[in-house]
Amino acid sequence: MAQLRALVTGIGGQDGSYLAEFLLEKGYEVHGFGRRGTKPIDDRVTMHFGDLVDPAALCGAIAESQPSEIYNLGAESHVGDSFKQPAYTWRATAEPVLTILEYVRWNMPKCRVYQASSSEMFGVMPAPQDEHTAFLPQSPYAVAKCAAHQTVQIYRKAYGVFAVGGILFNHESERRPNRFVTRKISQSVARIALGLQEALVLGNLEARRDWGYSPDFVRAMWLMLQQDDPLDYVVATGETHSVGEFVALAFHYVEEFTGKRFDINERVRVDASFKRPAEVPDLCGDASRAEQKLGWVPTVRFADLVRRMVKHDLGGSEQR
Ligand code: F7E
Repeated sequence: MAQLRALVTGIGGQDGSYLAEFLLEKGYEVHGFGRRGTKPIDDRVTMHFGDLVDPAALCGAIAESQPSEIYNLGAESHVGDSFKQPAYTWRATAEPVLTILEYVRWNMPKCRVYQASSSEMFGVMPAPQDEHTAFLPQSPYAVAKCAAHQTVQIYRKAYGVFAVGGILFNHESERRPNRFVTRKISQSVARIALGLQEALVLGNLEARRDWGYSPDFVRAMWLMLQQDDPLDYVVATGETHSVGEFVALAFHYVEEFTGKRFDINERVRVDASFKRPAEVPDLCGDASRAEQKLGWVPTVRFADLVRRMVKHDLGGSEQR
């Protein structure tokens, strides 16, 4: 049998790194698409340099790599930043999906496509959310993700392309950049414990999210492309917690690991500059379909995730 070949956009990000490792382990030849300077996690990854907003570069990467599976993980993925650069967010998040699907439909109709859809698409719809929940996006990022997701559905229906949207709820890890709240918290509490930082300054502490572990979630991506039929899936832990709860648990683990106790009221401040013009209040996914059809269940849940991230940032690595 010919070797399986995957092209991963956004290979330099958290999910791209875990997915590349996962696919290499499975025996895939892995190709990555990313801006020049992108360093893949493993030397065995063949890089194709280009920007997602450049359709010619993207088509070139697909043509060169001739993948049997494409994982489109690249995007302008910071929700807050998407308010500041909405046009770029649209171009980098919605348009590449159309480019990929058009290329695949005309040139390589057997190639399977995974699109990184997002729980942000649900916006202000009440929790729990599943594959039947309507979308009510609250940011330029979420609007672009909705367009991408619905484009996937159209290409599947109209042209029979094997394309799926994995509606992933928040997923974090020791590799998460600190512009996202979980890593900002775990790094800050560790720095406070080590005497390197005075306070943790955040925006909305009330927002609730369903936080899972990135390595679990990339496994679900792969499973979606191994099915007989293409279908969209919610991927989530089914637990929701507020940003404030994440902070409190992070300080709890700091105490457990270092013996140092901090007064949260003294160490945590709220600054309006970290708040968003429109917010998503409460996300909690129902991943029953993924469990039933893919046999997927998360192995790392909220408390374990917080513990791992804090431990890592205190210097005791537990990274996979
Ligand atoms: O914010 C609040 C913020 O930036 C989580 C992306 O991967 O998951 C992620 O999007 C919550 C929000 O992630 C700060 O307002 C408070 O309510 O970590 P985040 P996100 O916006 O949920 C989804 C599924 C994606 O698809 C996205 O690509 O935390 N929050 N204070 C803060 N957030 C940040 N970043 N920084 C703060 O200081």
